[in-house]
Amino acid sequence: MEDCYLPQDSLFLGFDCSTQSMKATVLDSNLKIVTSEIVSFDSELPHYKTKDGVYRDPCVDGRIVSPTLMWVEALDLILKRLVKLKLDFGKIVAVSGSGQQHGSVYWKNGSLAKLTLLDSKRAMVDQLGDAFSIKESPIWMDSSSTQQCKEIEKAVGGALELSRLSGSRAHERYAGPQIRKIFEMQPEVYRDTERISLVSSFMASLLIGAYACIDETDGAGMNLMDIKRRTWCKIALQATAPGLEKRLGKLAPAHAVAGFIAPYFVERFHFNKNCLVVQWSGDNPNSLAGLTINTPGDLAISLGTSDTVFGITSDPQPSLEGHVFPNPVDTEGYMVMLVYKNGSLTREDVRNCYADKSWEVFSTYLQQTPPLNGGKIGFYYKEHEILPPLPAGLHRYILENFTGDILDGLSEREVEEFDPPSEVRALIEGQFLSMRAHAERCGMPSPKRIIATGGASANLSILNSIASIFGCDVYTVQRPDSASLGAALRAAHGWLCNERGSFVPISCMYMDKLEKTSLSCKLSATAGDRELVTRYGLLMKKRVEIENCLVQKLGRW
Ligand code: XUL
Repeated sequence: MEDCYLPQDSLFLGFDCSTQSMKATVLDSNLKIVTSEIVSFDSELPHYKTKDGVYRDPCVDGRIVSPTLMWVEALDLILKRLVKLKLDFGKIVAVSGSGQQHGSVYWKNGSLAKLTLLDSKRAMVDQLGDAFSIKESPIWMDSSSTQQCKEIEKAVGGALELSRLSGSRAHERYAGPQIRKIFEMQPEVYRDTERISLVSSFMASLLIGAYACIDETDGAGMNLMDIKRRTWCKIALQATAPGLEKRLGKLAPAHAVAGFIAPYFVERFHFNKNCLVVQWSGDNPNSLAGLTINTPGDLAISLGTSDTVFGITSDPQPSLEGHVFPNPVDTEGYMVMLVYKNGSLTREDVRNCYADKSWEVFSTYLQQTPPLNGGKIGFYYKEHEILPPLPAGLHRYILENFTGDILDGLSEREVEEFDPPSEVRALIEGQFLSMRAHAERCGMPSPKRIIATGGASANLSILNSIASIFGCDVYTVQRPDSASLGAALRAAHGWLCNERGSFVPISCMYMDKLEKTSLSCKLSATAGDRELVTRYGLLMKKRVEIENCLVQKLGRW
């Protein structure tokens, strides 16, 4: 245990390059937060003209991208902010980060030289303007590659076979189908690409001034990696595009060192030249680290732009709805995850339409309405949904003759709208009933404890609904930004593994002293009564039946 101590007076920096912002969190050697910063893309980099950090293409259905250079500029800006906060960069011994998962970056032939030779006197953004063969990176919200998903699944032997191999069936937002789309629709652009990075490995590349490897956990979000072997999967590569392996470079474990910090950052921000850059990974895997999840039965619910549900298991089942990644903080085991695209932006939309644009009113409505919502069930999709794969739209149903006792066998009637308080409850119950149903369906262990994070985890009424629906206690973390906190923790972990020359379990850094770190959780909502949990189980079954009909009628697949 001795060896797990981090050097006194050292600092660890974690970033989160997410959809709407870039965040940074600095931890000290006791894993306490020293400082944090945020740059919001829409308001602080307005010249990119993004809305919610993205461009929604009005001409191509489902195409959603972000300007790659915006992330480059955001990195310089957030570091400048940290200078203003008087952060002592010289004390930072390791840096890591989270990238929104699946988004991909296309480096143009000849760009490595530009990256290696960045001049610290000029901003990076002015030097990398011409470094990308595609200037707008496809991101996780994109749903424009359905055709390519079908082609890839067919070539590898079907959706379930691809899920068995790569951890997921083909998903439009995954990098593999996006790469295939580029190869098919813009072959000259594909030819002019020397390297393809994920957002995570892209940011790590900027920091080391060379192409960083893709880490094995985020790499599993591409439909290209063999999750058991943690190597590129030949059959998936062939099904995607020719000459892909050389463009992807090598894979590396998440705890590996990507390289030393590049001279650009040493000269411009006064980092120590020995500062290590630990592999970046995806935001959800890093949140798993930040929430200190390492026991099956702990379930995380992250309520952000996307809502995600995740936990760990040693025995993942291939499924059509869930995603399996190698455990980001261990050399063994897997992370299992569900993803919903209609997260905070959809909650905001319902708040704006039915709750006077106020979270207070939203919460009051949730408290005023009875659990089970008088049999009112709603599906609210502001965007194309991932789980289930349905187009944008609203669907509302009332269960006929609902008394609250027996829900099984009741028929439903479609309606135009509910009264405003019921709209709010239908949204919230719908979101969490769907999570409970799909988590059960893809074999996640029944949760003993839920840890909620992300913006909406600050809302106690929402947490109470989660506790009643899942029937277990809900904990929250001190801070909602678990992805950048997890990245800083992983920076420390990578530093330690490097120092020791071999892998060390991450928990040895915080075991027995969790409450003294920034990683501690607090009990925020207690489990609902068992009878209500059973009734919610029946409502959930009804909801799944309706959902299946909607998918059959309107689904993209
Ligand atoms: C995960 C996913 C999203 C993004 C959000 O599969 O698509 O949660 O990671 O940044």
